[in-house]
Amino acid sequence: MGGDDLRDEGVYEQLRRDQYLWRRAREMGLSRRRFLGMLAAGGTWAALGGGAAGLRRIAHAAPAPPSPMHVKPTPPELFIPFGSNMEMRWEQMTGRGFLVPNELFFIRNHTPTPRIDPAAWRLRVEGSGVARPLELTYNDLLSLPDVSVRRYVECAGNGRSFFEVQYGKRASGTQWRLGAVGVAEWTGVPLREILDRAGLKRTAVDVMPEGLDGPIRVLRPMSVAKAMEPDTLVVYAMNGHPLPPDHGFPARVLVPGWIGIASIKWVGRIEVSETPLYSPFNTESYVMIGPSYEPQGRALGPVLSVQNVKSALELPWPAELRAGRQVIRGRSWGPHAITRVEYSLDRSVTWRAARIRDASAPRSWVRWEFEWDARPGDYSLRVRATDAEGNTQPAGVPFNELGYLYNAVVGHPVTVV
Ligand SMILES: Nc1nc2c(c(=O)[nH]1)N[C@H]1C(S)=C(S)[C@@H](COP(=O)(O)O)O[C@H]1N2
Ligand SMILES: [Mo]
Repeated sequence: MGGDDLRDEGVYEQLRRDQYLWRRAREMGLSRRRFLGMLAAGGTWAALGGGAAGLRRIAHAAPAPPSPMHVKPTPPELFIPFGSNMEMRWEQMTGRGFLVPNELFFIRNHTPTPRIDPAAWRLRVEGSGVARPLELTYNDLLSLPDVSVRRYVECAGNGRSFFEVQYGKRASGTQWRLGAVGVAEWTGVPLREILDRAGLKRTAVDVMPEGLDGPIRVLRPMSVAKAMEPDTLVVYAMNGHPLPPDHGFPARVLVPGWIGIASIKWVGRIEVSETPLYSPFNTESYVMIGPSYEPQGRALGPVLSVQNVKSALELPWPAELRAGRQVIRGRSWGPHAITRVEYSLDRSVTWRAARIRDASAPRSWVRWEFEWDARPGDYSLRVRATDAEGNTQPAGVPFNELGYLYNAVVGHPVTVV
């Protein structure tokens, strides 16, 4: 590969990716020859069994106009556009595998996607909470011990539009339905490996990753306890591919079970502190503001961290179905394992159990299904999930101005013809 021009970003990324896949292949005991043969045959991650189960190429009806906000195509068949944010269309998950393909994963950007040169990128770990501040290059990061986990990322505002449905009053922010969530297989280095190398002090309390997306500085602290959990990672691959630019290339933080803003993309710096840290993202936004909430210290309201239980149907909104026997599918997710999923065809009068199709795991989702002999008419299909801690989706949730954590049962409009 000596003739490749590494200043060309495409060549560089491809090379990095091949090296990365080769490393995985070697770990699985494949010979280099066999590995190169697989690459030549067009097989990459799927052939290595690396978690691409169920991925298939998405056929685009028409080439999408390039968005100045994003790098990947965001055609209207796949996404509901909200400026710099893109909501996944849930009907696109019908019959798919466990993971959301990178092409279909929702995007939540406070700024247009920045393009970062991995050769110039550095991750600095510094602050009063570490004894040996350090700086990692992209290669350093890739050579540290890695793990792969299947976890969801979900925006704190997912479901926000239903505040208006419930209260007739709009919460401010992107009017998502339920598509600001996705499960991927994330590969990266446990943050605790990095903090240990930086000489984490016993007196450290907060860890704050910061993004490289100017002009807005996007940064938000988490507790040292959360930072040290084995699945809190600095991630460089998503579903077996280098992290796409829109999802944080070259590296992002993954904070499973917490609201999406904790999972800082394009991370360039991690501050570790012996005193509590604050940013606009844990004082002014991503806090609960409203009649049922009081300010807390410097924050305008209770500070959000852990997500809650939610469900969505893999159907268009609204959906039109043919009368007759059919299988209705969807998914439920939350910070704890989902143990029960029920559905109601009669506006919450009677509930029946849906069939859960996956082994439940915390900070992930399960697919489920039920059979329906649908008669013509208008319906509001409802689903509610319960987790291992006994949390169930409620009938309604108190209003908050910024529209976070709406997890009440939602009526999905369906017309059967
Ligand atoms: N640097 C940076 N990190 C960020 C954001 C951002 O705008 N800048 N958005 C956050 C929010 S609000 C969410 S919900 C998730 C979305 O991740 P995704 O775009 O990969 O789906 O990224 C988080 N990390
Ligand atoms: Mo978010």
